[in-house]
Amino acid sequence: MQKPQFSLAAQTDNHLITIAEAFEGVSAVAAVEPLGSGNINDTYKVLSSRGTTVLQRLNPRVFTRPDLVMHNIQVLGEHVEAKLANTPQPWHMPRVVPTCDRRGALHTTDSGDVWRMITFVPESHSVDVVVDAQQARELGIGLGVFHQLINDLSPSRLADTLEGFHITPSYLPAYRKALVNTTVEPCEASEYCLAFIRDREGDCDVLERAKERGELPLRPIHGDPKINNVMLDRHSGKAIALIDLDTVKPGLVHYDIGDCLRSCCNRLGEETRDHQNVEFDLELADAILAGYLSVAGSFLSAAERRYIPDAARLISFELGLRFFSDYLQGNTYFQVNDPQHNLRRAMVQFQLTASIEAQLPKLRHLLDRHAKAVSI
Ligand code: GN1
Ligand code: MG
Repeated sequence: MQKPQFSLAAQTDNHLITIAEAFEGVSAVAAVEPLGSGNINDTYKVLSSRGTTVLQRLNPRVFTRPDLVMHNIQVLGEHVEAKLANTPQPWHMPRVVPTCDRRGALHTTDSGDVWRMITFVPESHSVDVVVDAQQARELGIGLGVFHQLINDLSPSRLADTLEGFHITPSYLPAYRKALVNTTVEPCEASEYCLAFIRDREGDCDVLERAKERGELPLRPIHGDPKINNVMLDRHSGKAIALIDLDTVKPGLVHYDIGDCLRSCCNRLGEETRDHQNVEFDLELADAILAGYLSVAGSFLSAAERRYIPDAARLISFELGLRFFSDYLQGNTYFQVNDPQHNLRRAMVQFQLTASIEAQLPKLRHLLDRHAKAVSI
């Protein structure tokens, strides 16, 4: 777990216990432990009279309207639970735990930090790298089930909590500004990133242009369905939940499918230091798409399916661009362990992008095959 960067002081156990007890039904806190490896919020697992719950401090630099973030999670939770009540699907929807005074979902401390509590997905685990093709298929099914559960929720009921999020070209102005203002010394890796972006910035609006032409519709999306946000049943290995619902918003499902492919098909994981050996694994992509389309294929149009390979390369490029911009501007967005961390992360994503580009014809072929198999 990386060190929170925006805390005024290290959180003492007592401080965290007091915060946890601000939420309904939480008393006799037995433990508060760091949970997961998120890059944005600070996350803890709380054991109390309420059982296990997840306590999070929302990053104020990223989420400037935490009330709207919680509104989205609430709307989504109600929608999905109503659907699950009619289909006994083994699926868990993380729900909001209200504050003790039941005035809302957020607890603000005297120092101004904003906290929320969410239910925990029992008997589950997540992985940072895929074990095998069967697991990859399951991860694809997980995203498919999530999309199928939220697909009939009108996007207009969801607030856009992060303007410009996953609109690839919208990251270019921030990048150019960071370039002008940066004080970082040029090095071989940064020269590589600069050239990589220069060669691709002209055609990073492929999905956005298709959206403008009316080829791709807005749908509710998860926004961050990376590998370790899919919870797998501890015993069966089946996908039973998607967690981290902060980025749920109206968008293109492509960014979700692309993010699932990007994060699952890199067998070295996005935190590897061995970026030269990063590859996009087509065998895993095959399994993910088989799983995803077996559940969600029926509601995607032919045009939507056609853009999936572009989505995989664009989201990897976009994340590399975001990491590199943050490196240039002094690491203010993503939590880092050292000043070069975001530069290394960018190199990993660009290497992955290059590997996807080299395999695009095969990826397109693979997608055609799956589309036929589900006879859509
Ligand atoms: C951030 O905090 P985390 O790890 O769930 C980021 C995603 C990136 C991801 C890369 C709100 O998500 O967009 O894909 O890091 N979330 C936000 O690991 O920017
Ligand atoms: Mg997230």
